Amino acid sequence: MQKITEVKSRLIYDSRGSKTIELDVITDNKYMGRVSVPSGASIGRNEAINFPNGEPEKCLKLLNNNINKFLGLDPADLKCIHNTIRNVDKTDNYSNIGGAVAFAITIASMESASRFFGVPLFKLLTDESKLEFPIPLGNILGGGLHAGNGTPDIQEILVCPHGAKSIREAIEINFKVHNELRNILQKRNINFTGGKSDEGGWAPEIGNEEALEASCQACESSGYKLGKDISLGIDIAASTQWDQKSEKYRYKNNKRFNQEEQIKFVSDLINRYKLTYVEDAVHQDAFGAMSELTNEFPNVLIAGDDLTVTNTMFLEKAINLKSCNATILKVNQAGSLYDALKFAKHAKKHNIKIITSHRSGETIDSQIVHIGICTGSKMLKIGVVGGERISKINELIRISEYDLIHGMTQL
Ligand code: 2PG
Ligand code: MG
Repeated sequence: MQKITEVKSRLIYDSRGSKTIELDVITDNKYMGRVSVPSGASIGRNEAINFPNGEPEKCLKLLNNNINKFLGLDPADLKCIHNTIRNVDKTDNYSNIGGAVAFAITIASMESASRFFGVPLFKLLTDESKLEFPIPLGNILGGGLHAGNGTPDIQEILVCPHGAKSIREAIEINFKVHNELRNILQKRNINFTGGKSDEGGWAPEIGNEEALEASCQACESSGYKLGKDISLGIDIAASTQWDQKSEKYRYKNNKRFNQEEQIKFVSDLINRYKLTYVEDAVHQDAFGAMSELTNEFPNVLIAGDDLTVTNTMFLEKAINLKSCNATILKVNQAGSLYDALKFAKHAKKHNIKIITSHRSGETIDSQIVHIGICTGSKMLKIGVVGGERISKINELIRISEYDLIHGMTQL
């Protein structure tokens, strides 16, 4: 058995220039797993607390005060690492030590173990031999909390290259449509500067429907047929528009929608733009409204993100109420990798499709690609361009060299 001999951590910065942590787990003095932690802008109320009180320094202090508890442990024993962090924290949502520490120490331990065994991380995390590639979803246009004033309320418009025959083709389709969309936006508005959202999608001053129309146009003028080769998806991140006091969704054009009007708004978008993927169509507590959409659109992936927060308890509620047929998986919403893998198992058992996702504030780490593959995710939300996004896309290319993977998954 190998042993953890050292755990080192430090403050570094993410793609928004915000402080985050990086943690090294070193085993038998030579095998190192290094992980840094992403963070969200549109954060679900029930997510694990990444940094309690927004203070990463305190998380590191608490970790360092408890470091001896991790020394001597087997890094490949994920459950043991998880239990050890749980014993230090003792809250449900990691509000003492921070979900970021749980995230980093569990993934870094497994990464160091994968180096020791000489196998890629995804292989160490699953016994499944028939693995498929998730479809990489490309964020081509951003709004909401990921972009500035005047951009759409819809947080993300995503390309889903479901007709691609290989991972490389899928990635290249995403690049092509992303590029073409810039040309289209520039033609529509000569003042468009090429500004981007946090995740690298274009951030034009434009309304929701105009943004979707431009995106459809970009798909078609790139030579693809909507619905056949590719399709569009959206993340509305509707909790960011929901105003609890008035019980209305507030839009930038001064429109106000009640729950029923919001469902109609989303249904119209699905029909008009042939969407195959819709994430957080309604706010995070609206399990009933989500069921209406799931029932109405059985062939569209109706996904929970802030609704399910990578938490088995909320997923169970969504399953019982038939609120979604798909769910986002973000390890740092759950806290530890062990929590997230348990969530994925539960989703799979109930035929809820998994979309493993990055955060809007990212680092150049790429372990989520391995996590997306080992969990049998249908799709991977990892962006299109930008260093912290391309690092994940390039890892996907590297993994495509393994013959264990059998083609692309089908929607
Ligand atoms: C989302 C994510 C990632 P954030 O809402 O799905 O795209 O955004 O990390 O800001 O929560
Ligand atoms: Mg989301």
